[in-house]
Amino acid sequence: MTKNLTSFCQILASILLFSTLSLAQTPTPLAANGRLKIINRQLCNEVGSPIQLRGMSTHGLQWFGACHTASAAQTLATSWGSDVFRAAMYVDEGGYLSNPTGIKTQVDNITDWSAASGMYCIIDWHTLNPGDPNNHTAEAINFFRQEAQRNAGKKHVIYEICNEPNGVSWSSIKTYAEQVIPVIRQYDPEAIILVGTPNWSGTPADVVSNPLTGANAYNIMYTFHFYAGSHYTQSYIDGVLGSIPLFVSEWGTSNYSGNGGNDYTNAQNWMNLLAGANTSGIKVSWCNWSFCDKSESSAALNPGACGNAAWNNTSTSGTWVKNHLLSPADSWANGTVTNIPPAASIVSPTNNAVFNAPASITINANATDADGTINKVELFNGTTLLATLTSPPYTYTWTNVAAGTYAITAKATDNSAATTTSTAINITVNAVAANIPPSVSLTAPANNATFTAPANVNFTANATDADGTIASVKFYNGTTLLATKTAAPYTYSWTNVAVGTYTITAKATDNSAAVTTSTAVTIVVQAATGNQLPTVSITSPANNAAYNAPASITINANATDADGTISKVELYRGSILLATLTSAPYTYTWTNVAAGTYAITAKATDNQGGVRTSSAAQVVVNAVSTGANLVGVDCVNKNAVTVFELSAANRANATNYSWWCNGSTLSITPVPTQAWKATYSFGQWFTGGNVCVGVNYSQAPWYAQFCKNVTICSNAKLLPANNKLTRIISPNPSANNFNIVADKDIQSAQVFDQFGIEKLNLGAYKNGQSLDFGAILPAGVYFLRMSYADKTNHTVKLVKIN
Ligand code: IDC
Repeated sequence: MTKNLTSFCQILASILLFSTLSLAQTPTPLAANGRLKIINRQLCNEVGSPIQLRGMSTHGLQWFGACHTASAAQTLATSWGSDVFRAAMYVDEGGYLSNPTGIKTQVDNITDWSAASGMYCIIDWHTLNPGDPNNHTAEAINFFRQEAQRNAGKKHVIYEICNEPNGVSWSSIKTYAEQVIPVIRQYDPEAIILVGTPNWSGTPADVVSNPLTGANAYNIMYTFHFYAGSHYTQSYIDGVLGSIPLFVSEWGTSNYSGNGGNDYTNAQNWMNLLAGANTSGIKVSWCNWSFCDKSESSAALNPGACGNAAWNNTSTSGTWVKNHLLSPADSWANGTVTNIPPAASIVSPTNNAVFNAPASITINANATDADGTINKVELFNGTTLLATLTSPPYTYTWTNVAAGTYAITAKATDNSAATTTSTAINITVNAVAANIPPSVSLTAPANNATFTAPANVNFTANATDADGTIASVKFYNGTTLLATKTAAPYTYSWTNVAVGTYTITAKATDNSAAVTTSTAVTIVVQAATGNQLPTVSITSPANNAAYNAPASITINANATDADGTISKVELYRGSILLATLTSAPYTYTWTNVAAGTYAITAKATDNQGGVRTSSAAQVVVNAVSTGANLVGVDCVNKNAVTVFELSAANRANATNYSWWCNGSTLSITPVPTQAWKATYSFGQWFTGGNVCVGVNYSQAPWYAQFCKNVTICSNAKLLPANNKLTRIISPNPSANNFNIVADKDIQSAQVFDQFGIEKLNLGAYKNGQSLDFGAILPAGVYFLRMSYADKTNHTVKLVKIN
């Protein structure tokens, strides 16, 4: 409705003014649109509305001065519907360089007549022959400096810095442009600047991958020129319009020579595309070549017209172009052009914020425009540009900032090119010395303090940081984290601590993540004195119980404590721990037991660390005859204890058995009441041999010997892996067993005493396997040496305590 009303008003105003001004556009293109700017590749007027300027280009000023007069400009504006007038100032070919003062005067006149007629004006540095604009960079800079100074602040002047570069690459043209544009910006900063493209402004796509950039690269358009009798590249240009802003500062109805056959059908196709019928929907402004009366088919006037100021004596081409300027008429928004400047502020950092060098400072700016859009936000450190942001969020991280004080501002530019600079935010970046690590000590408990189990041990740590703060204090038992404290006081109460010797440390971490570990403190938790020891017994198996291999032996223990509770019951076969049970019933089934005799004991620990070991239950696991004469294992580990027996078939009429071995043994003991069996204890020196029995019979054969060869097994037999153990050896120190979990394949493991004498040979283990050992070692210091399959070694110190 508003739009219709506006249109109606425009029509009404046009009708009213028609009587006095005769076809004058009301208001003039210049008054209606004001300052021009580029928004998203589209030429727009001062309020940001897309517009298309259409008009005429002069021919060469040096040749057709008679056609380029005040009355010609007035007629173009009023009766041709022209919005823009282009002054084609040839550089060479007898143009500006031949007569700088005279030609410049012509340009300045056209500039002023255009303004007086309400038209925009293009000052065209008409590079043509030769085609490299770099030939005359110094002259161009000098010329455009004068023009920008002269026209500064006028809204109607457009600078075209090189008409048609040819025989030169875009990168060379860009080099030229980067020298000329700053000079124009210095005096007339908001003006639209047109930059020619390679091949007679025929290949603007060359620009797409390498457009002008930097602080001056705004309100820039690239030129495209076509001649309808030669150029049919609409689809090419349709593509380019999707990437860069284009201005057709010159086109002709003729072929590219300016003469020859006119192609009005193709010209109409071009007009449609430029009016907005393209994929991007962009309106492309244009100037037609040329407003002169030369006898060539591109000329808009018939020969002789200029001398008579007959500005409507149009040629075929001129008639066609004039009709297209008038119909359809320009249709831009009417009204007064007033712009509300944008608002800009810095959201973060806050004023007087402090950072440490090298700082990384994230700057967040806010920019809004009440009557339009924000074109860009520039962030400054003082007068130095830090970043140009063209879309929100207006965020930039300024990195590696050195020590100093800085004033940060955000400068917002709206779609009408109005700018607002925010209030400055002052920040300080401090120089930072290298971080000093924290210091930490355990002030309690005292080193070598003793406690009674179950103990409560109170830790106090003192932690300070000379150049910062303490982030955390962690308390450790060995490598086990007990507690983490993030604020003073750094205290911790470790409760219910069992009998043992512990190594305690505190680790402090400062605000720069530096870590310091305190001197270690050793504490000893002892069993309570006056504590009544627990009672413990094996209720099954019965002493001397017999099983067949492989046996499954269910062990039941009974444990009580008169003045407290039972904290654990450990079941042993000899010195080897079978199971640790922490609650009743103290039952464990020992499975897959090989032939041998075993002494089973239960060791109970009460809540005050008091320990008692039960009397042993002896069990015999018999090898089962499989038809061999002498039944038993084929191989043993060092220190193995195992039973051999004579098969039943060889025992008939036997009266006496005598057992021996030709290899090293510690002892050979006939099983009580079953003399056809014997328990062999091989010890650590056994390397293989024959186990033999000699039998006396009460009849023939009277005497016979039976032997069996026994070797050393290639792999030690292991206990099942103990998942509770994460370290390779534990506990250490130990009053009983040590446990080893192989950290990779171990070929052999031996325990030596401090004199280098081998005490135990533990055999071989696979990675992850677990073995308990060492219960039989007296108190002292030992070394466990592991020879790995990968040919490396590892020696661990063991401490056996009472
Ligand atoms: C032509 C003129 C012709 C003149 C010739 C050389 O129409 O009278 O003799 O220049 O100066 C362009 C140029 C423009 C050319 C025009 C037609 O920008 O100067 O004008 N043209 O050839 N580019 C493509 C075509």
